[in-house]
Amino acid sequence: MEETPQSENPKLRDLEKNILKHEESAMTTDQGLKINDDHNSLKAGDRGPSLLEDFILREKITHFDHERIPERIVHARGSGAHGVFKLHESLNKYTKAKLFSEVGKEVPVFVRFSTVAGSKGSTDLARDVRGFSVKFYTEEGNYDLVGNNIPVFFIQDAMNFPDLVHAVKPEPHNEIPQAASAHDTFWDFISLMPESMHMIMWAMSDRGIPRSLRMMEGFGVHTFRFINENNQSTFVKFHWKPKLGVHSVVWDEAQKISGKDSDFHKRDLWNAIESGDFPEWELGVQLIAEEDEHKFDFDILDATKLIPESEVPVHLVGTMTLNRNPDNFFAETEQVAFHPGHLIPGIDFTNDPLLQGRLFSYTDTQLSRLGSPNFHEIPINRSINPIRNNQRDAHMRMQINKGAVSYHPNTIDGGCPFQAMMKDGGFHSHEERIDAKKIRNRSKSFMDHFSQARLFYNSQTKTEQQHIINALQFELSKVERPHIRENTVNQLTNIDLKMAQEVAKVLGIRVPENRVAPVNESKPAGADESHYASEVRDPKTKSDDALSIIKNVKNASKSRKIAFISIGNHTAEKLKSISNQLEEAGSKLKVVSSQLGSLKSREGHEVKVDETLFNTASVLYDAVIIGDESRSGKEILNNGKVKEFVMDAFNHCKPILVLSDSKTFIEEMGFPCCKNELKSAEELYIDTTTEGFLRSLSKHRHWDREELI
Ligand code: HDD
Repeated sequence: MEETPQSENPKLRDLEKNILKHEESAMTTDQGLKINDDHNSLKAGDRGPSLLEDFILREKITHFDHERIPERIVHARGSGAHGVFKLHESLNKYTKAKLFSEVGKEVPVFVRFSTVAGSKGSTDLARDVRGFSVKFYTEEGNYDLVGNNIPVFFIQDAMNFPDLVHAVKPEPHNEIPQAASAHDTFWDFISLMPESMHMIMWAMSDRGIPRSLRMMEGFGVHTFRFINENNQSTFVKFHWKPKLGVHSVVWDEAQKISGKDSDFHKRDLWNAIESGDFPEWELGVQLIAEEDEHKFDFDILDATKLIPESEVPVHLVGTMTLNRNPDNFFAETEQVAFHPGHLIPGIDFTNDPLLQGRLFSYTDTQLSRLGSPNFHEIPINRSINPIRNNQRDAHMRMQINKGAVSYHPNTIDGGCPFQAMMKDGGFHSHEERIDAKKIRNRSKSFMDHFSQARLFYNSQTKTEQQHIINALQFELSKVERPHIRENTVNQLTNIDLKMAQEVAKVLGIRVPENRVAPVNESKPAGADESHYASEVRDPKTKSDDALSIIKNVKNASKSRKIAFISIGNHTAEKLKSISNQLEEAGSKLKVVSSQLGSLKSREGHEVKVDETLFNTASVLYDAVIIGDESRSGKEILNNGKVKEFVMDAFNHCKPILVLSDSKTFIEEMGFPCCKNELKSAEELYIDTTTEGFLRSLSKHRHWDREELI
């Protein structure tokens, strides 16, 4: 029974309330015993030895000793959030899943984003694929869509997964490098697995270094099946399209962010949700009729291929909003257990051999990670549909099953729990006729390894192609063994000869001018013939704008962080007006100065300083405003930190607004591209008006500036 304060006197009542509150929050042992001293262990005398009898100390230390659990073998570093999915277009013609057929229905979700290769404590901005896992808590059971931010995968068969992961993880003898793929074992494996070339193009593109977890797409990767009420199947590919658009940082920026704030993505997601700026994605589906399975010039069961959006459009059918941060990282983000085999009626697998292997792996890994087959009872993994079955016992069982019966069929419990009829939502695997030889082989239809890698490369803008070349140059120049660099460049010639030649330039390798893309060239030592054989195809789609980030940038000025740098020569009026305009555009301005506290404007108004030039850096912002309004604007640039800030923003193609005289500013900055001839603000893509700056912000970056750098 709850105790209530007894006193008539209001002051005493308050005091009593506090005492009662105190009572409620009294510290206890795990057995509920109130602890009177949590600071001193039990000893024989003040200075004496500690006593074995001290069960309070032992309980505390034992719990502490076991606090860490094994991190995920891949996707160890993650950020999670709660949210809701709402359907706005029914797919009931294709699927009986209530989640995708009842319009307006809100289904709770938990999402975990992750990097793949790095350990739990690694940096967010490593060049890597990002995991994008969604758990839908539906009334028909949990449905997990365990995807990535890239629509294809490195390999075609799960049999190669342990090798891929061993190759990309730090080398086993010295545990170097952490979270990076720029090393010999990874590229050795890749160069011997031509099927990985399509994924390599994506990973080396700007997709591998997102600006924010809120600004990346998600993909289910495999082709799945929808099953409708009449048991008809339709193939489906899942897409998540971020409402903020897709945006990335540049590689130099990514490396600097890793030093300045290794939690950059985690913090960005957390702060956005905390401030009510809820990230949203549209769920899209590509639907392929069962009879069209073989109409493509690739195999839809091959996870190294995507279905071009120009061939099968993406229908947007619902919105996912992330609106609540986890209460406890360990209990939720760490203990959440995803599995592509967590299905609901109306959704089923295909025979994609990568997906089939995954179906075994995920439950198995939770057993060693979470320690028991009862991991489904951990609150974050619990289905909202009550669990009734004959599974019993095992480590850390929470459910108290009553009665004598734990088998089926039975009469003692009247046959309970019943098997559900299909019409009542009982799951039934899609019936598919299989008449085949048992065989360990790869389908010939999986053998075109390069057409889609080429499609991806051809669909990029010149800027994006250059970024891919630069990334390959960086990664491969870290590879110590020359033959691995050569084998990889040889693979690249199968995609685009010019690209391969550009990459080769900085590696000290010569690729002959007249080398014709050698699709079936003799395999390098160590390569498996079946992987290496590649078919030449002439695919229908040669270029698809949907694959480029830059071609799809729309209004990017929402949810941006802008630095307003001042050391006192700004006007309060201008600061306020810019801040208001940015807020209207959905972005936030932060005042950066040389010290914390408050800063005086030219009119003497005080403004709070958010960050200092010592604790922050340009790479943590989307754009920069030099607030100095003095005519010369020289004083602020005497500060080396300000200069460094602007130079980084300039080199990373970010919007820059200068409020003082732009000619003096450009002279004082001494941009290397102005060494021989002073360029105008316009030529350098530097803004001098707020309107121009807002336009620049909506483009994300001035990529044309790269030509000057
Ligand atoms: Fe996987 C985790 C995505 C292939 C084995 N995978 C994991 C996570 C994501 C993916 C997002 C993190 C889940 C979380 O946040 O907890 N994996 C993929 C995608 C793949 C893929 C999109 C290919 C299309 N994975 C794949 C294969 C295997 C695994 C082929 C093994 C045969 N994946 C695992 C795993 C993990 C995992 C070892 C580690 C932690 C976990 O499962 O829960 O079982």
